[in-house]
Amino acid sequence: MSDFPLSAGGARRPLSGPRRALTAGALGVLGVVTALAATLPANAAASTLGAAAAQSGRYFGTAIAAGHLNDSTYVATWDREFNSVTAENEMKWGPIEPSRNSFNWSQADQIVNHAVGQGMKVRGHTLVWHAQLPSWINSGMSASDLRSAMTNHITQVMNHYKGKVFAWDVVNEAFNDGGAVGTLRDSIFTQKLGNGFIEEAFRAARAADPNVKLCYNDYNIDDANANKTRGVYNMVKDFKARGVPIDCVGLQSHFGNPPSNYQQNIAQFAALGVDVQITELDVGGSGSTQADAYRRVTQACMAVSRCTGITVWGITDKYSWRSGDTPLLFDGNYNKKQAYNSVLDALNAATPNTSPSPSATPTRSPSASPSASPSASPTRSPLPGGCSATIKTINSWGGGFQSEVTVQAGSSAVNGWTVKWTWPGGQSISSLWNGRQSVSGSSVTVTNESYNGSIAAGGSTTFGFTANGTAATPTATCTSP
Ligand code: 9MR
Repeated sequence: MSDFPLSAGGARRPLSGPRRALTAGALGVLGVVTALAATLPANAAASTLGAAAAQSGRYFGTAIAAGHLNDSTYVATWDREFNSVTAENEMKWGPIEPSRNSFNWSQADQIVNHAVGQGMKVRGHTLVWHAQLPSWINSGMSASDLRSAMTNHITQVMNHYKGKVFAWDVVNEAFNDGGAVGTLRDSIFTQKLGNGFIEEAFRAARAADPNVKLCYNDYNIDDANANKTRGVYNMVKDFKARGVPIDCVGLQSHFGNPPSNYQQNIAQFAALGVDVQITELDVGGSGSTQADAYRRVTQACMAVSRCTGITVWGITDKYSWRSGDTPLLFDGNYNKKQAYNSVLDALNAATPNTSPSPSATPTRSPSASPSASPSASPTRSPLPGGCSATIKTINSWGGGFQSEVTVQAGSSAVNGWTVKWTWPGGQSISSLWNGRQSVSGSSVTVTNESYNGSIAAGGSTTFGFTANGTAATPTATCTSP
């Protein structure tokens, strides 16, 4: 799913008739949605997806492609059913900044202006992604040039949509599908800027707009225990612990079948103090199997108060990027599918007002979100026997590397451990998981987390990190109290 053809959704038709349809319907839908939410008894059934979601303070959105805006049924269905939108391609770096510092807003503006006129929310998608990049971003650029291009892109695009977009996918799909926990996908960003590019992008985004939610968005992070999910989880946890601005995680959710622990996964991200949004939902299949999968996804979101909204990746099967899978809620003739009804029912069944986020005005989540780190200190009691630690490089790239450190107990069990080493050549850790670090000059000290301090005699545990600099495997010492 990483190498998408640039053209699949890009066969944009000329806009002839749509603008009239856009402005004609532009009055008062926010009023309708708001009125529905405000006046319906708590558990009355709303008859559209957006209105049903609004009852619990959430939104229900769709991806929209500007190239289909001349299809009046497409626009009418969008207006009737949805109260949020994501531009399917039009805000991506290539389409919106085709030449350096020269922006082509027109197609994205069509979508945004229509949505704002209808009182819909707008999700911004996406600022930094390895795909659909303009050709002027290329391997000939120096790191500092790429960094300034990235910062300028983030700043200009966010400024243009300030007050209209409520959440941005600041970085999209940066993690690897396979491999060890925390491995990033090789891209021009990792090659030139190292793994710290994600943090840099989020910091630039916060500087550009302090009042918008900043999301990390990815696919295959739906299974609570998958390596890729753990990597993103650890990053979010680390960001929250270090004060790197992040407000939300987007689970794209391009499914065959949602994992059975999907709700647990949403809950574990929410527990880190971020909102969760289902951002690109589509589920291949048909009939009751598909309807059941959609129901489970919707119920999972409704069950977690910080799951603030769902976006499906298109309205009708005929325009889906994976139309052969018939993955959406409306068939090719805009008939409601069984899946539509199961989603509507699940939205209507949600407990009202469970979400902390208001549904209309864009606001940022409270910045004083609970810290990700467990607050309880590890229980430690002196034990005989020692421990040892070994650092292994498991991945490296220009300017950075990833390591795994194995902490091994000796002949006695260990209850709490401290690992120390000294960098030989100016290396610096950019992200560390399954341990707590403190750094003094070139000296690094890592102690266990509350959950991995106890190691049985002869047993072991690991922690990992990514670092800037040349890969190194210094000798590490391990002590246990
Ligand atoms: O649906 C989009 C399709 O029209 C484009 O051709 C494709 C280009 O890479 O991107 C699709 O949207 C993707 C989204 O931006 C990121 N997550 C995966 C989506 C489906 O491919």
